[in-house]
Amino acid sequence: MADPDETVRELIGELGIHPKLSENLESVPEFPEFGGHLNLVDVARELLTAVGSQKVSFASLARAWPTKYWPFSDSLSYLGKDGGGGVGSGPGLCVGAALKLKDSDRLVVGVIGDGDCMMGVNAFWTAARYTIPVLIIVANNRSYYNDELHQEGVAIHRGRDPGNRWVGQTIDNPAPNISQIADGLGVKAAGPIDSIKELEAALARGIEVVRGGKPFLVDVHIDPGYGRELTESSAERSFGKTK
Ligand SMILES: Cc1ncc(C[n+]2csc(CCOP(=O)(O)OP(=O)(O)O)c2C)c(N)n1
Ligand SMILES: [Mg+2]
Repeated sequence: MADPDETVRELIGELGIHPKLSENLESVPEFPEFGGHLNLVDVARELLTAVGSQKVSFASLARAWPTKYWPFSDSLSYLGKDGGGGVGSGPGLCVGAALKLKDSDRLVVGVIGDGDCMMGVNAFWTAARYTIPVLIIVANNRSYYNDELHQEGVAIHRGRDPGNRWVGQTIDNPAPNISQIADGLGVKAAGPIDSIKELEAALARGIEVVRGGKPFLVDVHIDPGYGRELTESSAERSFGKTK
């Protein structure tokens, strides 16, 4: 049977439908250096450094993941999301994908939001029970941040105070200790991570554990606003929902 990756590449070339794919791989920008507040660019840079040459399959990616610095290079680089966008699907997707890829040469990594994580934590027990090697990284902005932006859009539309967009959306004071939750479900974990040094150490440890065949979770506290502004299109979507 023909190599599916090669066939898809040829098809794309013939149809001329996605010229960006090969361009992206040819001109990958350098990662910027750490700017003082942890964000997903730092997580991606440190993860790639720690992983080295092993191929990664991302089973899930949080919003604002900086694909431009680490583009997908083949059909297993990113497995896509759930399609329906259901919060809470992330942990189960990651564990399921890792089960399937267990004996492959891939390192399976899932980068999930804290809200997504909190609504699906029971999957971690499954990973522990069945010894499924997966690295879960929680992009923890202490919020259902996506919906803060929607609430901002609705507030602007209705002439209310957008400063209240956090109401019912932040998951803070107290911020759940997600590494303790994972640990309580049988998955070794590190966090909350607040510094680049801790991040480096936690990723190195996590990758070692996963390469040894077990799951590991890294809870990283990231800057909520990084790469996430209210755009015109998401504001329009918010208005649409309120009509
Ligand atoms: C079951 C369900 N409830 C609510 C939503 C609406 N929703 C979409 S994204 C999101 C926030 C998710 O929070 P988190 O996983 O922490 O991601 P963040 O936007 O903070 O990066 C919500 C509530 C949804 N998609 N599915
Ligand atoms: Mg969040």
